Amino acid sequence: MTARLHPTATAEVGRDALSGPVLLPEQVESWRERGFALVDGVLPGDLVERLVREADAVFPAEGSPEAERWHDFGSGGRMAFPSACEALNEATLHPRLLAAVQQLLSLAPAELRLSQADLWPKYGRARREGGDRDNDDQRIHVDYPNHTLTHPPVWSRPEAVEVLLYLSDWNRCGGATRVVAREGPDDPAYAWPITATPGVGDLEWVNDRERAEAYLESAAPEVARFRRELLYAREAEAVFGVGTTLFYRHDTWHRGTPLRSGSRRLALNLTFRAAASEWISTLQAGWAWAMYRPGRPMEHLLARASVEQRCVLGFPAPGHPYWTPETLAAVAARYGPLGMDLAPYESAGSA
Ligand SMILES: O=C(O)CCC(=O)C(=O)O
Ligand SMILES: [Fe+2]
Repeated sequence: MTARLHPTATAEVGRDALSGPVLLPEQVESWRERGFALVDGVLPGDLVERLVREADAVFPAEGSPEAERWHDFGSGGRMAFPSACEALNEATLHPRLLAAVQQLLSLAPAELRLSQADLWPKYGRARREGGDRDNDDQRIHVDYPNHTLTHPPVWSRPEAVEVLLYLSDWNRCGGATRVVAREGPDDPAYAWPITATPGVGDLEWVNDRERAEAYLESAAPEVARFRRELLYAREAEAVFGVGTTLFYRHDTWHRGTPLRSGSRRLALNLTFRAAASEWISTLQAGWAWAMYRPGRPMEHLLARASVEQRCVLGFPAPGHPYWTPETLAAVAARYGPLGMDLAPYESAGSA
């Protein structure tokens, strides 16, 4: 029987305003040492409810023919940041979430960047039609190969936080993410570098678990054995309710598992990286590419955002050399009519 991990509550459950740390020291420690933290109450319940309601209307219903054909990951642009769904934008840049990420990476807001924000569904399907790429029963993997151009630095120097915000209840839909907790610096499952996964080196990328393991059994039997004995044998399922957040890392072994037949699981997938780690790709179009939409929601979002939220989108922080009297005046000319207050950039920037 697979072990179960249950979420623990944050320091200030349901608090909207940010005052002090969001994660408890043991949650930070769990992420830093074991590779993940499973947490309830990061985002306010009413925001989560709005997000669920809006996402519900965007994706095929449970049991629909379209759901049966949905076998890949991603929203296909239907619910990616910046979105027509305000709740998605609010959740992505919520001060409590940013505070939690800062705690995990020990970075200031100006040193964080958003590199993924996409909400997608997963369906419990009767058949697996996706072949090697079917996303239902994933092979155990780490996420770094399709997030970074390099390899994550040594364990003690993480440069990104991955977030799965679950918007469905595991009791209804099943489909828990399974994770392998790292057990100290000598854990053989986390021996470095991390390469025993399809899609790295000369191993082809295969998503479906059965197909991936069959492929590895013939292409690299020692890799298949490592995975069987050290990864699958130790995986535990992260049990979630609506609003539970799984914080994990690019170097955490984990996988998605099949949902209960006929059900749907919605989850918001986010990644925040250290600003300095430019080799971690932004997995969506650059945020400026969303400008000019009718009503110009992205322009308004940026004008309304806090200095910290703007930093996370790559807008220059107060004190950045970008800010000169000329650029201050020019950016004020662009966004002033939308209500952006440039005072924080003036005081620190025009020296
Ligand atoms: O859906 C899940 O539970 C995990 C998904 C995942 O690990 C991935 O798509 O890389
Ligand atoms: Fe993954």
